[in-house]
Amino acid sequence: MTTVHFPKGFLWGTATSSYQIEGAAQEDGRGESIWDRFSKTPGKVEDGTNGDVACDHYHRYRDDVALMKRLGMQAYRFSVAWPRVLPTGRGRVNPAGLDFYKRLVDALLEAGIEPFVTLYHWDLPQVLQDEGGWTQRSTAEAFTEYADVVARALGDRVKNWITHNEPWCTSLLSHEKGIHAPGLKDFRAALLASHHVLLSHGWAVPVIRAASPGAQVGITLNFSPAEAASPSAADYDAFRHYDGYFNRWFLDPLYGRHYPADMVADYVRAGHLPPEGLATLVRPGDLEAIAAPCDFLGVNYYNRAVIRSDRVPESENLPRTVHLAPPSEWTEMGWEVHADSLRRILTRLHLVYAPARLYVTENGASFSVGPDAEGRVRDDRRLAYLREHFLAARKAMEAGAPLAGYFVWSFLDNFEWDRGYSQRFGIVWVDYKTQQRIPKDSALWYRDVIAANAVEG
Ligand code: IFM
Repeated sequence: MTTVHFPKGFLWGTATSSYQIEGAAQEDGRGESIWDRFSKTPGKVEDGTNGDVACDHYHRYRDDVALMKRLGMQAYRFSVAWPRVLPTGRGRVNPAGLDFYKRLVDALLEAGIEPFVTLYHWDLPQVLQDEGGWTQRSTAEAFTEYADVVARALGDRVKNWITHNEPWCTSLLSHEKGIHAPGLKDFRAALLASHHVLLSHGWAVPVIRAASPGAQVGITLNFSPAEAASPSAADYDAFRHYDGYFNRWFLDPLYGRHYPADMVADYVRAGHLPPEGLATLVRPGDLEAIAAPCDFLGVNYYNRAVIRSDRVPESENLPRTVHLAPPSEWTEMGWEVHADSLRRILTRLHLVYAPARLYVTENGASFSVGPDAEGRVRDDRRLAYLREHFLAARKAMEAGAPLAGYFVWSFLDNFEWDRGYSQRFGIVWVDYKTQQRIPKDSALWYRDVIAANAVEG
């Protein structure tokens, strides 16, 4: 065993999102979100559950912050529920909704925990969805108004802002695959959504900076580091397409490179875009707005994709991990454990896109192990997963990646979207009946990592 140290000032934290933990879905004037509607539509969530109560964090945030403090957290990434703040999407502000986040931020600062605020983690106001949601440019305008309202309210105390969480999920997973709200299966709608999400990010960046002096602003993407299953030309081309679809479609415009030309050509060929490509969608000035310089890029990483060429049709374009890993190397989400791909993606981002700073804004694993007879949660596999990924991230830093912090997903077990409560990503166990919290072994180990700013490797 050697001790692997992290640089002084490296920020260790944990992350959640509003709909997954808050509950209080009908309280204090909160409007309906697309996840309220979607989760209550039969067949959309595996176990028929929803986020009405979730971890009841809305009422228990003080205790939750106190627990974070006991675990030594230095930073906490959470999201604001847009329909709590603007129940009708735009226009009328709901002061009670904003107050909740003011109280939460104050509690965090009091505990010495740095807040990282995500503005959009998927709970779009339903009224905006009724107007077409992210397929409409007007939703990007509404998002900019919402960003302004939140940044003005919290901007004196919050210094780290993330506009969007995982635009691939907001657009493709939700509009092409239909797995997340609003549940569409329409590739063209998904491409419209992707552009409007990116545009809303670009428009919001200067608005946040204006309202929050000294703000550090970024966006979080989820990456699926891909590789070809074999050296064949066909597999390589399949890999190119998958990487374009998942990673480059978002990265390239954010870093001033326009949408990738090879992907536009693929989408025109497949009929997902009209023959004139993006000409009717992308208006003058859009690409400049999307490429607004940011202070950091957030990286969410869970697993890799090994791609072979037989993955047709397009609508089933899911990662193909053809290497048959032993069951010990899969999490309960059915995701392969592959820490070295975190090193690879961080290094690639640094070498190819050169972001000023990187944060791992999410990384973690779903394992359902619960309390034993003594009430202890021995989640050895999560602990091992985190250790391996921390070490992989450190290797990327040795290669120059400007990684400044790491947020473990998730602080609490919570509502895992279409998988309901069947998946547990938390480093803290939640008993959903009693709302009791129990730090798992991984949380206690993480506390020691944070205290030492080092990992035993
Ligand atoms: O729970 C989600 C989170 O909301 C977004 N990133 C992936 C996590 C695990 O699926």
